[in-house]
Amino acid sequence: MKKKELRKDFLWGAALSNVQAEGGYLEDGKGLNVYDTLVVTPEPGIESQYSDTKVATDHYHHFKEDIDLMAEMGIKAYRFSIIWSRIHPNGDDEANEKGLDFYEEMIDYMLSKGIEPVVSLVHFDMPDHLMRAYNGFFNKKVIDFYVEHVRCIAKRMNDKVKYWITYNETNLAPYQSDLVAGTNKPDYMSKEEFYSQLYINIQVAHARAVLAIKKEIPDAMVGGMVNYCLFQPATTTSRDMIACEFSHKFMNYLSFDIMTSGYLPEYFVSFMEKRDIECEFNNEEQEDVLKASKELGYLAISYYRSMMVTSYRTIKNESIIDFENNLLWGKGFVQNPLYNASEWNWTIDPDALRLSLIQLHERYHLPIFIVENGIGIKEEMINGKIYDDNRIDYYQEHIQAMKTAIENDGVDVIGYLAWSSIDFLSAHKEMLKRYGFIYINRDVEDLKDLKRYPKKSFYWYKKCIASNGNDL
Ligand code: P53
Repeated sequence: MKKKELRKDFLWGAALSNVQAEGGYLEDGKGLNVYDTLVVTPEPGIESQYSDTKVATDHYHHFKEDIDLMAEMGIKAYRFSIIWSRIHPNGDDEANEKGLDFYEEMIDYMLSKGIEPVVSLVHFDMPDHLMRAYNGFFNKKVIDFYVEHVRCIAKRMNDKVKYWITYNETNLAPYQSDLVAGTNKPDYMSKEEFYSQLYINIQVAHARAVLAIKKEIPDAMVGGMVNYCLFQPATTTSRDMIACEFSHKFMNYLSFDIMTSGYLPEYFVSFMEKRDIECEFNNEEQEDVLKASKELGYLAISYYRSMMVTSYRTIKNESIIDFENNLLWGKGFVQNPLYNASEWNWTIDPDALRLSLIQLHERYHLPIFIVENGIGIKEEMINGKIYDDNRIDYYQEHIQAMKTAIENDGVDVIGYLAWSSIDFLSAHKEMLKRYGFIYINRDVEDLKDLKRYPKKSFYWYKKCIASNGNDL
């Protein structure tokens, strides 16, 4: 039998979230999005706690130079996000042609360099108006605005884009409700009920986006996305293993279970029943979720780290439900002392990537696309050079782990996109936490000259791609 290996057309590349990199604040008809209002213009009297995003790393004005550098690295696929409020400035208004022109020009440019575009349709960037006037995805009308937005993009880009991602990290959305549905939880609702309704609404939005894209572009590959984290039990007790199982289901599998089967899984239904939660999920929505499950092209994941799960805080006098709620709200995670971690305490665990891929493959038997993997590092440029050996080590080990999953475990991985090509503001809105192969000369407050400098890892990744992952 032939040895399993990486596909010949393996999609080596890099990914970016444009709201974290673009800048171009309110230029060419762009409307305010939630990131802008949280970061740049918070409520009067509240000081922004974040680095400036008005300029970010100015990808808006440097995209050709950035794509040229990506082409020089040999990148075959570039995942970026279309900022919703560039296309629909308020979300419920007419499309802004200049916004569509901008992304079309960007796509044409990457195609001219032989780079396959991978388009994310929402990446922390809901138009601010949809949040304020409608309470974001908590309101079903926003699903309609989103689907209209998706249809409009698919129509315009139809013969140019094959790979789509409906929504960045659908599984994290309820935990980041300030980016998705405001903090306006109705008083009569429990946090868990709000979470469940939001979860379902985002699944409906995802499903309708899949159907809208497939209608415009029948051979499109549309993926659903999850941030995958490998959970480990803190002790060898069965109780911690249950905690771990619970975390895997609610954090990792719930989205993909719905997206691939077309139904709400039993564990989610009983979670709601136990808490007397009744969500709105009408027949038409259920039908669309089922239809879309048959059209899903691949599973898109971001992977960064493993996390250790403990139940010990709730062992005494507390019911299993409280223990589940603790985990749901992030209270049951502890640092695993057996591993090194990044400066932000994200555990570095390449074996966990291999195991994650095995788990996904065995549960779903669908192609997997790693659309984010990387490490945030504090970096300083010395005489125009950045020696990011830690980043090279991280990539070397994680790419090796992915290859083992493909070659030894039979997992079907269609591509690997590093996070990221250029530096940008981390999702926690910091400029200090850098992810790029390409350094951008600005710091937290001083925008400097925004010049681009390839780091040592740039040349390492180039070599990795050129050898189809053989020369690590
Ligand atoms: P930063 C939380 C946990 C794991 C992944 O994160 C996450 C998040 C959201 O903050 O999101 C992805 O920049 C996300 C990217 C983000 C990246 O992780 O906080 O899709 O936009 O930059 C890394 O270090």
